[in-house]
Amino acid sequence: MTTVPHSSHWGAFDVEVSGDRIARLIPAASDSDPNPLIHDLGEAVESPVRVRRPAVRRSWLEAVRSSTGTGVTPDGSRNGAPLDARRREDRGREPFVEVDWDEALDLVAGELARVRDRHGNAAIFGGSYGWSSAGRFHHARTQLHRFLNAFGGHTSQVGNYSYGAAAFVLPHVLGSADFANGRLTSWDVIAEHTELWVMFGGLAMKNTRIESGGISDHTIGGWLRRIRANGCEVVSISPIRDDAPDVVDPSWLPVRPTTDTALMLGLAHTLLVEGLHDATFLATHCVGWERMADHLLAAPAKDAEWASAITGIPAESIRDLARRMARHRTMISVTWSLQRADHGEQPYWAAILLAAMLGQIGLPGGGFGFGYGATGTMGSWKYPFPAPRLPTGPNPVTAPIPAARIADMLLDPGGEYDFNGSRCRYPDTRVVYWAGGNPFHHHQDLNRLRRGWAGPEAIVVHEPFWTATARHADIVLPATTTLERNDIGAASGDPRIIAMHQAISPRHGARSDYDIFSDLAARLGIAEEYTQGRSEMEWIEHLYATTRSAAAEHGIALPDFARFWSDGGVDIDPGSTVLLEDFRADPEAHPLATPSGRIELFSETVASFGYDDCPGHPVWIEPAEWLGAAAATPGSLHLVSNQPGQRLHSQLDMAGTSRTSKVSGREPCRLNPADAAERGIADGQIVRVFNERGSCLAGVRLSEDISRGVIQLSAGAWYQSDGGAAGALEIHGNPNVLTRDRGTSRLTQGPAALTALVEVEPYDAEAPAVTVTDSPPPLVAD
Ligand SMILES: Nc1nc2c(c(=O)[nH]1)N[C@H]1C(S)=C(S)[C@@H](COP(=O)(O)OP(=O)(O)OC[C@H]3O[C@@H](n4cnc5c(=O)[nH]c(N)nc54)[C@H](O)[C@@H]3O)O[C@H]1N2
Ligand SMILES: Nc1nc2c(c(=O)[nH]1)N[C@H]1C(S)=C(S)[C@@H](COP(=O)(O)OP(=O)(O)OC[C@H]3O[C@@H](n4cnc5c(=O)[nH]c(N)nc54)[C@H](O)[C@@H]3O)O[C@H]1N2
Ligand SMILES: [Mo]
Repeated sequence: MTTVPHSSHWGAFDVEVSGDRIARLIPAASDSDPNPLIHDLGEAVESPVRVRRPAVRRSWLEAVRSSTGTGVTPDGSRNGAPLDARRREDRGREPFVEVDWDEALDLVAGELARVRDRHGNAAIFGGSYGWSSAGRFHHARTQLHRFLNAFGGHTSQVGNYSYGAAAFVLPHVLGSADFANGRLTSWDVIAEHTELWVMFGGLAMKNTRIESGGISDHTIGGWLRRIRANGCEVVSISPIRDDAPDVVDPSWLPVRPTTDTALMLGLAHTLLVEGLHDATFLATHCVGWERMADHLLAAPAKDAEWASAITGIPAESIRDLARRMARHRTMISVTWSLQRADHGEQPYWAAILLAAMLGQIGLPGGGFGFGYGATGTMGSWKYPFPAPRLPTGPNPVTAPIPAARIADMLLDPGGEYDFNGSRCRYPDTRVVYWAGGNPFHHHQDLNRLRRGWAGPEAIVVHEPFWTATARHADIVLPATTTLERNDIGAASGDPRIIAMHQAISPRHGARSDYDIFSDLAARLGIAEEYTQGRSEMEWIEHLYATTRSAAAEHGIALPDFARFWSDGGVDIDPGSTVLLEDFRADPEAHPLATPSGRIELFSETVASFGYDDCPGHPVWIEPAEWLGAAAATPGSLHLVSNQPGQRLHSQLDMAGTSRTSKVSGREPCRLNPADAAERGIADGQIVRVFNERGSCLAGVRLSEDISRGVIQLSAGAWYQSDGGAAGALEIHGNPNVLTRDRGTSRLTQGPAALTALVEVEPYDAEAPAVTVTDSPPPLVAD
């Protein structure tokens, strides 16, 4: 029996290994509140849905083999197969042929070379959005970017699905997107100073269980206990009661989904008309206050009654909350989920307005914060040097698409769109290359994505598992899981850099993404650029050395690599932050990176773009779908497809915790008992959830924690659909067959998964069995 340290998005742990098998995973000694999901990793590694050998979709392989002899020359001089023979619309419905590594790599190298030579590098889509695994060297998406950049570049993705709207509006308002990604007042300061915490979207504990890059200590539960012990009062504004943890004894204001902007404007109006706003702070630290005040007062006045009619929250509660916010040291937090909706910029901009009116920005425990608790280190102090990270090199193709516009790109080659003040054009995509992500989990309106997915000539996926994305590819290359290789794990808000020792040998025929790309690079003549002659361990040592010297520049001494590796990691002493303290103290000496150097309550830049869906200051604009819309038929429910507690996105859906959470074999959906009764739906029953975009089955859990008019169906159940046409039935409970695939606005083009109305009915027919998490697709021998 040997024991080695390792880490994952779910937490750090030690692995007991016996005879090349995982005997036990033990939470790291550093973790005060370990995540039980780590125990699913051992099961996942041995799962029957591991990709065992390189596999090629049958008709694609037949077409390529029958085109011009065998083999593909690395210089791409040979044309590809007759394209129609590849039956691109059959992706996801055909068996795969297992081939050996050499043939698979020849095919991939041949397609890349052919497409680059005929169509240019922009025709290769390598955005490959996705979480991959925690180790920073073997981070699959970063490896792919490094490889494709060395190959002359690729069309990439900017922004993300997490805070895609915030990432592009906050630079206009506050001067940096970092305000959405962990630039926050730290927990210790909140615990000591905050008297009232108004949480828009709550602070769901389920979301704090994970961290991209790994997490050595889950601290948020402990902080919340201290916050409560200090007498801080918590108000949670959310359609779901249990978004706010019981430990802080929250009061709950159920809000109609995606109407928070109206609530914020209603609170702002109350502050204004009751003279509770800080006119000095607004004059010295902000621009545009007068215009905002005019907007609040202009007909229709954005008063509490106006906000109440939109949000469903009583006007008296709105006025009372505004007064309490002005009386106390108040933290206004907004989850990322609020901006993952039509006009998702607005609740962020309006929250900044509200905080500016209270005048507590830059004071300990006051002001605003975006994304507290979205992941396990959000709100933790961040060390001042970059965490280890594999450099990708520059991408010579400089026209990325906004992350969530993938289906638009595939469906509309050459099409034009607006984005953040620019007029952009989609490339003509010939190859899609994905490593470390699952678009058939993460994208909205999957039936639409599937139509676009039939466009490219070749789709290559690296995966450890037969996810829906792998099943919809032409060439699938089996990747190792994190436990099968050495790595280095870190997130700059977590105080430990972790030595991730390989625990077991690669299962079946799997290889690391690095080894796969190294062999492809050799075939394509870019081995030196890609590998720089380093082995896995040499890279890990190199990344550590880079971090160590960056830390030294900040006076932080880290041990040498040998010591780091044998100790299993190194700890960094945490510090403390008050957000915008310097700016508050002296806005001239510490200006924001906005055009005015101040908080832009009105942005001339945004106004100059002339976008009707995002004018120059925060406004309430009716979303395309919401409960107050005329289009909402009486039976409609608002779909909240939030993050799943029992897994990370689609990862580990095939393992114990997620499997046991299923209801009648489907993803659980939660409904208010009164809404269920009106539809004749009982607890435990299978229902069909549907709208004009698609339909899926789900298993019902009734709960008073869900507001009337809302259905919660978390994202991440592995997609299993009987056809893929609009109207096709997805049988497992993947909400993304129902969500809407339109950008948040022309300014930010973020994903808007939370803008979706659905109907729900009992499903009385015999429900087909879910098989995607149990068995691979049909595989035929070569
Ligand atoms: N409706 C709805 N949809 C959403 C959201 C929502 O709130 N509602 N949230 C969105 C958000 S915020 C996000 S971030 C996305 C997440 O979407 P993704 O990040 O795409 O989801 P994951 O399931 O984490 O996909 C990671 C994939 O990488 C694979 N993988 C892991 N390790 C390795 C490796 O070493 N090599 C290779 N090659 N592959 C590996 C895993 O098996 C998994 O299939 O989903 C988005 N989608
Ligand atoms: N266990 C687990 N944790 C995760 C993830 C995971 O997959 N699993 N994913 C991680 C990732 S990539 C991300 S980006 C973060 C995402 O972090 P968030 O975006 O904050 O997470 P969500 O769970 O989508 O949303 C949080 C809550 O917001 C509420 N909400 C939804 N719409 C509205 C609204 O209109 N108004 C109000 N007031 N509330 C609303 C919902 O009730 C929901 O439960 O989570 C991370 N944490
Ligand atoms: Mo995310």
